[in-house]
Amino acid sequence: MNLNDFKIVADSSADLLSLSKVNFSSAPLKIITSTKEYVDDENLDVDAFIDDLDKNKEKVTTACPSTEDWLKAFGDAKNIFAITMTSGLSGTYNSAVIAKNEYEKNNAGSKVYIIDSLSTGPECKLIAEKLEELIEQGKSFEEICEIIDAYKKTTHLTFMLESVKNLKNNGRVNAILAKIIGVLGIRLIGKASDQGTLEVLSKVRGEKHSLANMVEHIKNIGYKGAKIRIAHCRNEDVATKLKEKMQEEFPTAQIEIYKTRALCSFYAEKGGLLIGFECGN
Ligand code: X90
Repeated sequence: MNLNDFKIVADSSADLLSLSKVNFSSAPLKIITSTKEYVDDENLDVDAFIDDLDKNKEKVTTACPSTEDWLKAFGDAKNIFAITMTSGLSGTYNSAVIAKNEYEKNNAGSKVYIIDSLSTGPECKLIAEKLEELIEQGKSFEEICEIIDAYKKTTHLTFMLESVKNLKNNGRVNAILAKIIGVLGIRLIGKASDQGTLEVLSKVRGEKHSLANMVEHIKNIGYKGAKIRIAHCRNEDVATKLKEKMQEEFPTAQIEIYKTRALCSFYAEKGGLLIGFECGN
C-alpha cells in the first residue's frame, strides 16, 4: 500500500500541526470568552492568545471539535487513524466516532480507526509518531490497529501544574484541590489515570522538590530509558531541567521539548508541563 493512502488526524490537544512523513490534519478545539472564540489551529498566535487570557477576568469555556470538524480533518483519505483527547474529560472522542460512522458510510471502502488516547498532549504525540512509523514500515491497516492498541498501554502521561484555576472553572477538578495549588508555590504533580482522568500524585512546594518528585513518579510508573516528549506552557526552563535530570539517569533517552498549543496552554496554564513517555524498551 502507498504512503499517500494513509492519513493521521488528531484533535488540537495533541499540540501537533504536521508530521514529517505521513499526511496529517488537526481537528481544532475552541476556547471561548464572552467576546471572542479562539480556534486552536495553525492560524492562531498562541503567545498572543495566552497574553489575551491573562487580561480576561470573565468565565472562559472550551468546546471539543464537532463532527464536521473531524470530517474536515479526515479530508478524502482512504485509511485514517484519528487520535482523540481522553473521553474521560472531553466530548471529542464521541464527535470523532460519529464522524467515523458517517465517513465510512459515505465513502465506500474507506476505513477510520478512532483512538481514545485516555490522555492528552505529548502522549497523543507519541501515538502519532508510532502510527507514522508503522505506516512507513508498510504494515496493513488492521495490523496497525492491533499494534497501536498494545502500544497505547505502554505509554503514560504525567504533569506538573502551577495553577488549576481553568480546570476547576470548567468542572474538571474539585475546588478544594484548586485552593491548595498555587498557594505558596505549591504545584500539582499528577498523571492520567487508566480511565483517562486526572489523578493526583503529589502536591509539592518549590521547583527543586517538584523536579525530583516528578522524576521519581516517572520511574515508578515504569520508565526505562525510551522516548519522552515534554510539552510546556512558557516554562522552557523547568522543561530543560527535567530533560537534563532524565538524561543523566538514562543516557539513551530520546527527549524532545516543545510548546503547548492553545487548548493545553489554557488548561495546563503558565508554568505547566505535560510529560508523555514510553514504558516499553
Ligand atoms: O471538550 C473540551 O472542551 C475540552 C476539555 C478538556 C479538559 C481537560 C484538559 C487537560 C489538559 C491539563 C492536565 C492534564 C490532565 C490529563 C488527564 C488525562 C492538560
